[in-house]
Amino acid sequence: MIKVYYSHTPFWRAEVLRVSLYISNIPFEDVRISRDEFINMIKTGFLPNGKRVPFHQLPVIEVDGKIIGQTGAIARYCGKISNLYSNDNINAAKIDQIIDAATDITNIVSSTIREKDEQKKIEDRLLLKNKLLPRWFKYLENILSQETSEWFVENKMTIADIAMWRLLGWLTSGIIDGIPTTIVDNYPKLKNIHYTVHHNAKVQEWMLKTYGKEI
Ligand SMILES: N[C@@H](CCC(=O)N[C@@H](CS)C(=O)NCC(=O)O)C(=O)O
Repeated sequence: MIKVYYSHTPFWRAEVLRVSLYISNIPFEDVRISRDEFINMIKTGFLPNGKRVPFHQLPVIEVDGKIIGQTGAIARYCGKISNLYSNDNINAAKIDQIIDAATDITNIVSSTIREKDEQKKIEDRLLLKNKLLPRWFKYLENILSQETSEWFVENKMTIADIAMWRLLGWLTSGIIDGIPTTIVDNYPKLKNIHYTVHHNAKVQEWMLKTYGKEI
């Protein structure tokens, strides 16, 4: 049995694991970590059940009792067993570059969330809104423009699209002060990835079952 450990939030790092398994009907235990348990894990490197977390970070998955971390690595594992990755080396690398881009985008946004100086935070968010995020979205839109289908890779939905769906869901949610909900509106192909994954029947089923609403 596979277990996925993360907080009770639909953040892309965890959702790419949960949703790829769910879509493909692969049973897994969806372990939601409380805030106190998370803080304790960062400090001690242990989950509440005594399992050691390799990098003191979440998400992690547990397979046959072994814990594995790092979003990219475990997204690929879940993608492989869910048939949402690729057996072709080039297409696999094309999927990886999107997951790595999602990580890079997350890092530039997260650094502004950690910023304690309120004035600096406002300036950083302006830079994100006006320059940094549009730059990344343009790169992603260019990649999509070179594809023959609406998807990032191989004419089908993969973990690249699922990761991007939730990353964009976060960035357009309005939860990040200074980042408008319209931030991807000028990138129609990218926006379409969000729309199409979001309206996938199994994804809809997952959101309603797990969160009681669309996320
Ligand atoms: N490189 C890791 C980063 C994961 C990460 O930053 N996770 C956050 C939660 S979204 C975390 O555990 N932060 C605690 C910490 O870094 O101390 C990955 O790709 O999974």
